[in-house]
Amino acid sequence: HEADAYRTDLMTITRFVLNEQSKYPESRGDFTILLSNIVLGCKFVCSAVNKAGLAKLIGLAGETNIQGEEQKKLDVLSNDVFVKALVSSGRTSVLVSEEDEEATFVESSKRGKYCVVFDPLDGSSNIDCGVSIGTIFGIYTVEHSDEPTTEDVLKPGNEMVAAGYCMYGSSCMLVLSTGTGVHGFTLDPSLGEFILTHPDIKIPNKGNIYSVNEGNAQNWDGPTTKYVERCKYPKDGSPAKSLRYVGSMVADVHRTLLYGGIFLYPADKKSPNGKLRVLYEVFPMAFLMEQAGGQAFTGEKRALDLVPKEIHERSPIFLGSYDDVEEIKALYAAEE
Ligand code: AHM
Ligand code: MG
Repeated sequence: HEADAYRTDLMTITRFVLNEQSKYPESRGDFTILLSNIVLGCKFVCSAVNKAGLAKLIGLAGETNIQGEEQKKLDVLSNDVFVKALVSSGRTSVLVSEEDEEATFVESSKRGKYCVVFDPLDGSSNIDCGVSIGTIFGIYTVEHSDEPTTEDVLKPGNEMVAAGYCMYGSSCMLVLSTGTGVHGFTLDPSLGEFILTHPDIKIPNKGNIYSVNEGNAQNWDGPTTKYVERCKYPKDGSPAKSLRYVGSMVADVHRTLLYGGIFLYPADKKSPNGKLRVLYEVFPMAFLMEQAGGQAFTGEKRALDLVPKEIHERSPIFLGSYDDVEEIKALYAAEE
């Protein structure tokens, strides 16, 4: 059998998506082109994040560099790269970014059939200390490409055709679903290519980790309070869960996906809709969780059934292992 030191049959993300798309006879490679531009953005951000300390990219917004140009903060820079790559792909019509108050409508000569909602650099509080941060994205198709409007993205998450995130951590990993399971790709820096390393990720049915900002506990509602209490003092004789909270959604969700357990960003008295944004945080992660065999719940309903009214709308979110989410659902149902 083959020598193991080098794998010679590299499943790059482009090859993987081309294979997947070839199942659809009508596919003309548009999605592959769109995705390769998202991948480009991720590689740029990865490289910028790795160089951040070195290049003094951090926290310099408003200050000038040697060339006398204004330096941009990492999140602003990342957003610019994604917007430009997505527009120039010629495959998008509407873009919604956490960084931009208004949606971007692509000029008609560059329009394509997809809409992309994204958070170019999530977890901003972790940038300056070098802790994992990430990019999150979701993809819809447009209904009328002649006159795209925000209605094209104000659709329930279950209408997304793909979603994913890229985590800039100890390695750079892109996790993607096009509706046929969840697949993880790791950036090989020497090749500049994302290689399939985690095919068909399935979340364990139950986990032993819960992940939440407990500093907000005094403002939680009854079911969330009860649930977290049970994580610490289980009534059924099962062992207590461990607490892990990075404060970067991508890192916390990534760990939840691989190890199992639950991630919570509940509503509280101060933020009745929680903190996380429906379009580019809650929906993509909910899509991935369901595709991996887990669940995502808002406290009222299945997260992917939400219909957002505004592009930057927020929602409480509980997502993770099937059985763990089932428990919090039962607590909310008992409240009614
Ligand atoms: P950001 O978009 O300002 O970076 O905020 C989003 C982040 C998520 O990554 C994370 O899950 C959450 O905020 C943490 O919030 P908190 O600091 O309130 O626990
Ligand atoms: Mg964010």
